Amino acid sequence: MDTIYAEATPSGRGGVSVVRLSGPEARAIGEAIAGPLPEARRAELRLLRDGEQIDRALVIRFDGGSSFTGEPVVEFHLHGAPVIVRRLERALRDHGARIAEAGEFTRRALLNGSLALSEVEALSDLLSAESEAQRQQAMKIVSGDLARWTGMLRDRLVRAGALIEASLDFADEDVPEEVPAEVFDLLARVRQDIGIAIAGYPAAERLRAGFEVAIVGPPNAGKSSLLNRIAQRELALVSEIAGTTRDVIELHTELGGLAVTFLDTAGLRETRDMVEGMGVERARARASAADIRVHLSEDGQAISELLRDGDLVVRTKADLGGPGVSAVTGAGVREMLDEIRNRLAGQVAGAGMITRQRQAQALEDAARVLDVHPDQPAEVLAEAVRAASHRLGEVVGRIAPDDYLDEIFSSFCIGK
Ligand SMILES: Nc1nc2c(ncn2[C@@H]2O[C@H](COP(=O)(O)OP(=O)(O)O)[C@@H](O)[C@H]2O)c(=O)[nH]1
Ligand SMILES: [Mg+2]
Repeated sequence: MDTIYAEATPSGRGGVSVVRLSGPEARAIGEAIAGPLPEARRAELRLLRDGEQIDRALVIRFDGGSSFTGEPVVEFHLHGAPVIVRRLERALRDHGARIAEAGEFTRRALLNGSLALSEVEALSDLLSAESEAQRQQAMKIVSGDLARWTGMLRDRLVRAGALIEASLDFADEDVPEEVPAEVFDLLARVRQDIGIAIAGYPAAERLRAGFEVAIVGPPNAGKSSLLNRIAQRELALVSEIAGTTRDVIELHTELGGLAVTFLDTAGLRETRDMVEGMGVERARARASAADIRVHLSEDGQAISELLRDGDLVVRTKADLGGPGVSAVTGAGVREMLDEIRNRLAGQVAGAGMITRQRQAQALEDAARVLDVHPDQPAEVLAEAVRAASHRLGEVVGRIAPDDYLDEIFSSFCIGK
C-alpha cells in the first residue's frame, strides 16, 4: 500500500493549509521532515525541514485504527500559501509518498472499515448538498444513525436466532421443540420497521435529488418575467412577442431549506414554427416530470392536460388590476413561493434515512427472506434469520462493486 498525500484544504492563500499524509510510511516520513512527532492526536509546533527550512507548522499524528483512513496519518497545518504547500509536497514525494487520487483517503477509510458504505454515500451527498434539508439528511447518516438503526434490527435478529438455536438444541428426536412465540414477534417487528423505512425511501430520494417546479402557461402570460422576479436577475429573455422562450431555462435555488429548480418553459400553443414547436414539446415533457407545476395566466386558467393534484393555478399581471401576482411589482410572489415550499415539504414529510436504491433493495431482500411461515422447521427459520441479518448488514455495507465506488468517488476532490 502506497503512502499518499494531498492538500486537504482548497488550494490558495488562507489562514492555514492542511496537508494530509496517510499510509504505512506516514510516521517515518513525518519524522524525517518534522523530527520526533507529538503524541497521537496532539497538535504541536514543529519546524519542517528538508535540507532547508520549509515552514513552522502544527503537526498532528494519528495512529492506524484511530485515524480517518484507518492508517497511520500525519497532518501538517501550514501557513496558508501555495508555495509552502508545494515545497512540503516536494519533500513528501522525495521521501517516497505519492499524490492521492480524488477520494482516495475516503476509499481507504471504507476499505479499512473506519467508514461504512452508507457513510461514504452520505459524505458524497454532504459534499454536494445545496440546501439545508439535504445537509441535515446527509448528516444524519454521516453521524451513524442508519448504522445504529440497522444494528438495532440485527440485535433483534440475533436474539431471535439464539432462541431458535436453543429450541433446536433441546429438541427431542421424536418430539420437535416448539419455536417460542417471541421469535415470531421479533421477526414481525423487524419486518414492520423495515416496511416503514422503505415507505420513506421515495420521499428521501426526492429530498436528496432536489425538486423541480415548472412554470407553464400560454405565450405571453409572463412566465419568463416571473422566473426573473424569483431569480432577482434577468435570467430569461422577456418580450411582448409570443414564442420568445424556447429552451427550458433553469433556476437553481434554495427555497426555505429545500433545493428547488424552477423551470421556465415555452408557452404552450399550436405553432407552425418548427423550432418553437420543439420548445413546446420540451416544455410539456419537463413540466409533466416536475414535482409541481405553476399554471400561470392572465385569466387564472390552468393547462388542463398538465394539471395534477397539488399544482398551483396563479393569475398574473395583478398590477393591471385584479388578484394574483405581479412580476412587475413583485406583489404576491413571496406568498406564492411560501405556498410552493409548503407543498413540497408536504410531499417529503415522511422522508426516512434510506436515500438510495441500493439500500432500499437490501432492505426489501431482508424483509422478503424473513417472510417465512411459522410452521416451517426451526432450521429453515434459523437460516432465514441469518440471511436477513446479512442483507441488513449490506444496507450500511463495507463492500461494493468497484464501478459503483468509482462513481461515488468521482464526485470527491483530491484530498478528501
Ligand atoms: N404589467 C405586467 N406585465 C407583465 C407582467 N409579467 C410579464 N409582463 C409582460 O408580458 C409580456 C410577456 O412576458 P414574458 O415574461 O416574456 O411572458 P412569457 O411568454 O410567458 O414568458 C412582456 O411584455 C412582459 O413585460 C406583469 O406581472 N405585469
Ligand atoms: Mg417566456
